[in-house]
Amino acid sequence: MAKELKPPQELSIWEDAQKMIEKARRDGVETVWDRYEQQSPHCTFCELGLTCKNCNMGPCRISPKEGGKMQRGVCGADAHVIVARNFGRFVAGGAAGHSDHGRDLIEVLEAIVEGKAPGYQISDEAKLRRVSAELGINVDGRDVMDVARDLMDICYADFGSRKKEVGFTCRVPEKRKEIWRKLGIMPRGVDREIAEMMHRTHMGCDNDAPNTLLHAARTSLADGWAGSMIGTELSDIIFGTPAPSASRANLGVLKADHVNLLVHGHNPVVSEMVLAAAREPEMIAKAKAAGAAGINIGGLCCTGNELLMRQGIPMAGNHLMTELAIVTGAVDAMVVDYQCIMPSLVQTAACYHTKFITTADKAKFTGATHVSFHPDNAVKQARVVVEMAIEAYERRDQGRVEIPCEPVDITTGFSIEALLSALGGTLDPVLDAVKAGKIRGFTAIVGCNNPRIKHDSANVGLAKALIKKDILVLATGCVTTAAGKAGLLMPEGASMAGPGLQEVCGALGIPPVLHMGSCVDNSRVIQLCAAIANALGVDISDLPVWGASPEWYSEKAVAIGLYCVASGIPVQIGTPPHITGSDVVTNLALSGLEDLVGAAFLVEADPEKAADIMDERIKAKRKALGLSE
Ligand code: XCC
Ligand code: SF4
Repeated sequence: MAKELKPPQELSIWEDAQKMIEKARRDGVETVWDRYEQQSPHCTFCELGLTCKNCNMGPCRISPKEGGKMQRGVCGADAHVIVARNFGRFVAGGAAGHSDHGRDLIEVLEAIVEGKAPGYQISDEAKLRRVSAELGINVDGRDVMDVARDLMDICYADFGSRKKEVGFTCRVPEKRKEIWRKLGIMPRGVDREIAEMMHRTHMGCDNDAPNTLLHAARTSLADGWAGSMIGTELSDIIFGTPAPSASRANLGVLKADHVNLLVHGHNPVVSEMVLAAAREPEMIAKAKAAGAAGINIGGLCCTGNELLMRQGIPMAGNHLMTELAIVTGAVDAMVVDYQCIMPSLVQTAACYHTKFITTADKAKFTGATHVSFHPDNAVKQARVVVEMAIEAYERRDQGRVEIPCEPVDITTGFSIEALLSALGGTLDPVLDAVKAGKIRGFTAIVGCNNPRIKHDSANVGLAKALIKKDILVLATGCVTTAAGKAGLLMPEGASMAGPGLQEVCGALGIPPVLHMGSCVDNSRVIQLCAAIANALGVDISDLPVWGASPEWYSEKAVAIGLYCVASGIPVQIGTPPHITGSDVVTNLALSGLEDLVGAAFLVEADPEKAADIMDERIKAKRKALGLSE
């Protein structure tokens, strides 16, 4: 029997989402919430992490009851080994996603150097030279392409096996590196750590849960301090380093009289080219000839964040808004690259006139139109994509269009470089505010949505609870759109903050929540923490800082959480990963890591309670630094 449908007000805090869930039901379109209901209750063994399919003597499952019949898999692995192996592979999956994205940028840089990437260029030569010099490359008086070639070589080498320590660990405080060396978790090479994790979790290898978890930490550090950081830095070099700018967010950014083309996925390599094509006079003329007022490019998820940060395009929505965007009936084309793109979008698009276009040969969707993008053909292919959107516009049924609300204003573009320049070139004004207790600490709220949690309730709830306590919030990934829709990405949003943060925001003209970019851009967060720690002459774990991912869902989010913790930044999460079937693994995550790396995970779904616990630690860290609580 079909379960009763929940009222949309229980599924999302947003009006645009609620209205589109209602429209989806009227239009007979299935959404992520419907499928979540169909899948509930989830398998208990799997929820607890107690199933193993790593070999063909299995699959095996361990009874969660102590003394229960099945305490070991066929090979003899117990609950702890199985949970740790599953978790290790989960982290490896996330690290692979971010890092393969980073590698794609090295390939674009390589194509630029070889003159095989028309349309791409070195947009920020100063940053190219700065980053290259940091990595030990001689930059003085050398041609930009020679420097770029050396940088490319160093980045490729960071993926391999020959290094002892990946390049960007030059940014890490010495005390932290000593901890990593002592524990044997200094990241050597991205691919190496990921491959070693796959090896260790093969039957008959690493059968000591804590040992497996330490390698999970090493794998995540290779993501944070190499794969993701390379992704961020090369994106800035190629497409420009973000600077503060204004934009807008929610489904109201769609325009009834324009060709609406949404970019979805993660890598700016495709979406930047699509945006450039849509801005060509020839394309705009074609759109007008088709009866549209123009071409409107909007963003979803992280490729949206990339273009928002650098080009100021509006954000249509985050993870749980991707199907609902199509349900408006106003989206003519959705162009995707990879990651977080629900396979259901092919079916959602088929219910309307929307053209669903894939671009990455490693991320094809059955039923989609595939337009294969490579550095050498991207300009041409981007025009093909925009033309497809214009054609689809001509087929649009305006009678089925419903744009549910007006957009809200946001500000974006807070790269570390932009922050420094807003502060007059040094971190001192922020450090002074921290010392004076006006900013009591920092929290980076990152990551996703998950239908387990009322859409954006925890993302927004935690941000509001923290700024009230004078804790400055940094946002990346899908939290960005949530914060934006709540008015937290505008300087006026400071009225929701405590008196100290309000004063600082007023003086600097900044919002209480700063948008720092996409998920790979959490590398900006750890880099900033390292810079602050270095400036104060302490370790990262001494700082009054937190990471948080209240509504996380993806393997990548866990990789981020773990590299933050391993870097000394404690992390709040709203729901636990599938590890609770092992007390050894769970205790290590929640407290044991504190002794090893000076930070651990906090699982607390209630934003107010989480903020209180986080605040206690911030007080303790401030006290230890000799500051007022
Ligand atoms: Fe994906 Fe990056 Fe999560 Fe959003 S926040 S749902 S990982 S798009 Ni990264
Ligand atoms: Fe079962 Fe062991 Fe094979 Fe896993 S590795 S499926 S626990 S026999």
